[in-house]
Amino acid sequence: MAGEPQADCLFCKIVDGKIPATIVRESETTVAFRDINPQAPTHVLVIPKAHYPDAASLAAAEPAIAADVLREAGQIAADEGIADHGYRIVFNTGAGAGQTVWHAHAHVLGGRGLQWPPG
Ligand code: IU
Repeated sequence: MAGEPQADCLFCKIVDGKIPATIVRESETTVAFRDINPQAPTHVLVIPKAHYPDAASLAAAEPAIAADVLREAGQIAADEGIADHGYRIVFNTGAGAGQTVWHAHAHVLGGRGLQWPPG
């Protein structure tokens, strides 16, 4: 069923505490943790606790939770001290865009200069 935990999903296991992660924030609907392969001095992932395969399907099914993800991302940027210099919230969507984990997640990246367009 949509939103239910998936047994083979790594991020569902992080939500359940079955796989360790460095958690920086948690809300009723979201968890945020440091990326294991950081691409910037601050690189945090914000995920919904509910399982949706990507950001678009999350927003279509649970727009309030999608908003929670974005609000958490903004709060993390403020807490990490990267908001004043600019930061990026990225939802890689689809393998061609670099998505490798099929549980919706926002990358919060900052603490260095960020180029545009991205690669
Ligand atoms: P992507 O947008 O699906 O490529 O992002 C997945 C991210 O999840 C990627 O940056 C990985 O480094 C990160 N990650 C993680 O933080 N912990 C893990 O155990 C695994 C991936 I697997």
